[in-house]
Amino acid sequence: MKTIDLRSDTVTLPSPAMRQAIAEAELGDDVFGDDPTVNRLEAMAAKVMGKEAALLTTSGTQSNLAAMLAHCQRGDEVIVGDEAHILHYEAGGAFALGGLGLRPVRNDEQGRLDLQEVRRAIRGRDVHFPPTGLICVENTHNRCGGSVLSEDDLAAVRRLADEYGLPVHLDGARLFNAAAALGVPASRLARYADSVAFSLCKGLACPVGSVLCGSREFIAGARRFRKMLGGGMRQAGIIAAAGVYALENMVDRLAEDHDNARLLADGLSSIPGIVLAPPPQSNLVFFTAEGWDLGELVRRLGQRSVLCLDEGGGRIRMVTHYGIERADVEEALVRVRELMAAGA
Ligand code: TLP
Repeated sequence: MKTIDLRSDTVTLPSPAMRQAIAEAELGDDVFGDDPTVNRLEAMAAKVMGKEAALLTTSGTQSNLAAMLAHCQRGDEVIVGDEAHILHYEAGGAFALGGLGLRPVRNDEQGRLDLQEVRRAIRGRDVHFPPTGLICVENTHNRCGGSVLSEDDLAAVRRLADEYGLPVHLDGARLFNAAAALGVPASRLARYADSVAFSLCKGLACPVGSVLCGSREFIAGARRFRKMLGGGMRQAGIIAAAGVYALENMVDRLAEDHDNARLLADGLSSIPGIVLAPPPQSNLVFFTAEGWDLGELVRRLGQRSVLCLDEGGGRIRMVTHYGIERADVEEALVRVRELMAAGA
């Protein structure tokens, strides 16, 4: 039985053409600034995001942490959404390694920050207070259902940050998905943030990596923190070649993943007992199943070679991505329907 792996878009494998690009990559020692393929990727990424400079990192987690360290001083507070990936899934690096406090404010179901709460969370100048150093936003928003923040949503955060002279970092691990959903270039979304991190290893189907973009000065600072975090990668053109290929060839196909997510969501919602929570806006599909222990449902689907994740909080997540075709979605739906019909 074919395995249909819907756990994450991180499971994507490089295509034959991407492997070819990796095999043929020109290499050098990137810690000396000598890897031509890394330099090419960083220049392309900066251009695509409309920023001065860019930095290849090992992962989205490393990009976000290097960004927080470069924007802030030890002891500062970083405002994040209470559903932010930075808060939930990055192993507490901001506190543990950065000496930074994470100050959560409410995310609405659309993944937007509650701006009243942000305003209240920004600290005044007082010897008692940890200074506020940064505001972080996320687009698409993972735990808010892969929701897409609009330009207006991002502009509103920018205006508020400007009132207080604060920088904004955009965790855009799936920013190209947001751009595809809105039908705008990614730079239109990135321009409301001082720095933006986007993933290579998710929908763009590269084996490894993330790129952090921002001003020349900011990237110079982040480069030192990347080194400190163990991210100086020598002949990293092996990784960057996949990124160059992906920026040229993998961005335009993301709309297919969104179509497949809608197909999946429509099919799931027609199965008795399944309730979508909420309908997908990009490539992430969340749902619950009434009368089921969700961990058990995920395990039983795994026995039928449909892989997905129990997200906790009463939700299962399925993700569409490169390598999942329309026919795979249809087949997954058949297997889910059969299992649900057999009962808990
Ligand atoms: N998200 C992964 C898991 O960590 C949950 C996934 O499968 O969705 N920002 C956002 C919004 C992310 O969704 C992720 C990865 C990251 C950052 C971190 O990227 P990596 O995994 O490259 O460190």
